[in-house]
Amino acid sequence: VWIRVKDVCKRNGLLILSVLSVIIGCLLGFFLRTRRLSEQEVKYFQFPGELLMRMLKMLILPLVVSSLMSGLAALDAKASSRLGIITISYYLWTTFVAVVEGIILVSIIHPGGAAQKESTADSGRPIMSSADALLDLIRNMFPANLVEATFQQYRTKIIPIVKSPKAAALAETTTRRLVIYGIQGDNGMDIQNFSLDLTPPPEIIFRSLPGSSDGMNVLGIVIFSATMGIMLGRMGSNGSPLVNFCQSLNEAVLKIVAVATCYFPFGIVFLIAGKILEMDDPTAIGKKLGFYAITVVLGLVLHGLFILPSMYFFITKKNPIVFIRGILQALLIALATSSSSATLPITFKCLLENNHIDRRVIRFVLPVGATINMDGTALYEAVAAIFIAQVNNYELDFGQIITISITATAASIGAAGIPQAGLVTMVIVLTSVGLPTDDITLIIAVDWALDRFRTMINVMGDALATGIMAHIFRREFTKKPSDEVPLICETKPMISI
Ligand code: DAS
Repeated sequence: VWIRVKDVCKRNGLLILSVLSVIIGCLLGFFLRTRRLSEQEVKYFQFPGELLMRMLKMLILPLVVSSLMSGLAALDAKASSRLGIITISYYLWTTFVAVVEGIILVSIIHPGGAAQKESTADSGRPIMSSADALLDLIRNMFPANLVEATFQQYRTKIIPIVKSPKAAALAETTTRRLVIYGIQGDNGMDIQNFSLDLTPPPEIIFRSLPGSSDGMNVLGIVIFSATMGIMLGRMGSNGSPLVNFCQSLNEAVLKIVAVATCYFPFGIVFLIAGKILEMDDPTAIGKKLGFYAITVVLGLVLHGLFILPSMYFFITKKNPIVFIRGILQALLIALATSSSSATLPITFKCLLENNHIDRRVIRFVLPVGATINMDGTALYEAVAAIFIAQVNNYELDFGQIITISITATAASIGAAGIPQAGLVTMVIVLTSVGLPTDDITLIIAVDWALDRFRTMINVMGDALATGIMAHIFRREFTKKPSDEVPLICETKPMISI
């Protein structure tokens, strides 16, 4: 028995340690909440978790660009266009299914009934029209400056500041239509000061909210890298030096990931505990949001444990449980970081080493999925929008339900893979059907927890899609390990994959 236990620990050591670190992080977080630490002590305590996030963020740009450029350059034009069309169609299909699932569940459970407002006062003018909001998403697809856009993705994070007394007081006096979000730079700018200094009008605040612009910026980078990859593939030997460089960069990033994983269990403990320390009083969630949270979690569990694995099984005829077991480490990192972009390097490593997916498929399908495929976010935004309608006793007609399903799909594509990005792009869904955007503050108390679960579903959806595409394209890719397969270029390849 001892030898068996040793063998299991050796093969799954990091995974077991990560599970233990999530449990220890939760216990430690709730214990330290009773010790009433000062704000400065909380910041020091959160430092090791912040280091983990920074390690992962640092790897995103090199991984996305090198994967896409080297991955697509290795495919011939026919294979890459077929792979692209089928992959994107599959992503849109699963996202739409998630939205429909969410709409059905929230209509059956009707969580808004328990939180109905006494007076459904006039919701006031939305921050911007839905047409303007959707144009905003498209505008952000073309970042003026690649480097600036990419690093902007993590320069700020969105912090709801309504919970701070000064900002809450301000929210009462400010016209109701304004959703107040503090944008806290990494320099730790004091949130209260920002909330009191609302000199830019709401539209400018909304436009600068990184959750939507970052998502589209990264989509712009994915499109740029994918296009470059296809062009390089067609350049034959002239393109090989750059493809060589991307191949080596890709390998190097994965080696760095292997080193960084030694730090994960330690970082996860402080990341989880640090988040629990700063969250609102859990009892404040109470009955009003209890049914809402149950509806969201039920939808995510149904999608993640039934819909997605069933699609994987029907297409590949393989056991989805074995596949999901191979990506458990990535799902844990998604739970700990609530960022599918930050989890990308781990997802890449799990698919390559545990699920033995062809590297060329991973290099295309995964970065595109991490950017545009967010089933968990789409389901969540549809549920939250209809929940807010129910709270306002606002009857949605069939046309508005269709509008919500379309804008929730579009908003999930525009959401960045950063914490609570889905909360921001939800403004687009609410404005599209005339719902009060400042009612987003009703669901903020549970968003930090629900965000972790929807991020797990986002990561699972991307990983399963990679397995499905590897199965569909298994004939295009020879059975030999992709490392030995030479580049498919017009001229004699100078490099092998
Ligand atoms: N946290 C986002 C992600 O990383 C999901 C969301 O905010 O909805 O996928």
